Amino acid sequence: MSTVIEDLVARKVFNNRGEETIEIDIVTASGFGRASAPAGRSRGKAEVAYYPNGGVDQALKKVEEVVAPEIVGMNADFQEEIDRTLHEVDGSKDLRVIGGNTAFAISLANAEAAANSTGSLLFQYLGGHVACELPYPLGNVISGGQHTHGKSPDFQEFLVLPCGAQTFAEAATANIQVHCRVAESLKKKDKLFGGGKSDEGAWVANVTDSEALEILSKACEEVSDELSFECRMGVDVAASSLWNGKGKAYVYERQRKKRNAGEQLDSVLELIKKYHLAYVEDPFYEDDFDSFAELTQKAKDCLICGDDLFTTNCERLARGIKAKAANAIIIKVNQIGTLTDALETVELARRNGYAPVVAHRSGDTCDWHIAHLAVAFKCPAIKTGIVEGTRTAKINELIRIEEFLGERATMADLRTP
Ligand code: 2PG
Ligand code: MG
Repeated sequence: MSTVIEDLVARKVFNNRGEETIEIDIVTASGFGRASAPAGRSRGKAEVAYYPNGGVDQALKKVEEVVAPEIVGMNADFQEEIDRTLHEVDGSKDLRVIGGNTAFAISLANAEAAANSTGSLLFQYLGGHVACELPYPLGNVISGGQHTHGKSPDFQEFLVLPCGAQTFAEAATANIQVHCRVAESLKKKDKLFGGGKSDEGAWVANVTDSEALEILSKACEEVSDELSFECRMGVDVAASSLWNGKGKAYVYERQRKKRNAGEQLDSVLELIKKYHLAYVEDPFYEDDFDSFAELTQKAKDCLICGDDLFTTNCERLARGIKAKAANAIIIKVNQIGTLTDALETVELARRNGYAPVVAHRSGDTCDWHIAHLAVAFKCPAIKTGIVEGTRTAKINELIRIEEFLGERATMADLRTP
């Protein structure tokens, strides 16, 4: 058995939006790994650059000319060295020379190749034999904000979290049932609703934030009763997209309302209480650590999660920890570049009682690696959609992992830190 890298191949493929993206194959003497990169639409400003000037074509050129010659011959086992080499070859802080998505795909393909060469599955390779906990699927049911066009809610995502499920398969089934019930209610509410969906496979309808919450809350109650376990709700406000820096207000176009930071705090807190929300992501714009901290202190039994706030970045998380800004962090490896960078952030989060929530991107491929990362990182939840090919790819991989673990499989601990 050998994990020496013999070949690295880069190609251009497409994501679910039809956008070009990069896919990497890594061949070792005894194994193989392949990974492709996703893309966000509502990106945090501190994310790394996805591609060099010239896009995916230029990234492919860079791989061939400067990256592959360095990586081929290295040992896939040494993930940190591979990731360090990617940063060294790039030389910039935000990976703009080779592209953050290039680094991401090489880093993930390498980890997969190393696992495959040693006869392990990726989650075992990264998490060891103690990695037996399945994350709760946090599923997007109704889309709004920057993920939709035309009339739709202002919040970006209305989510379900089946926190009472005993197994991952049961949890995934609950989310699908909520997804289907919500469609029935949307048909009644909006006569023009034609079953339209966002990139993430969530419904797109002409409803306000409060109507979406009411519809989702009814569906969660009904499915909870039927399945005899609790399904709770969450939201991704994606507040950076609502924030108007000049006017210092959150602009809710659909509601024709503006809220200053204080009003935003009161209204989110009210929603947490009214709907017993289990999860709130990015309730404030990406630099407002203070309002995040106030909400985290006041909200009870709710994960307050930073996505654009932290961008999987250790330094931003350290600032958040100091300010007591949140109790959960979204982990998206392509926000920061490599697996080693993301792992460093996950470890910092863990040491400080922050729940890591691995997540997909709105533009995604059928790559299922985040399913393995969620188990390896012991994430209490994974945000990866409910019904749509690129989302189902991750859900189905978690079903396979649960089957593989057999009696050792348990659900993760969802209690708010
Ligand atoms: C988010 C994500 C994924 P995007 O804001 O959490 O749902 O959106 O990938 O467009 O950044
Ligand atoms: Mg988000």
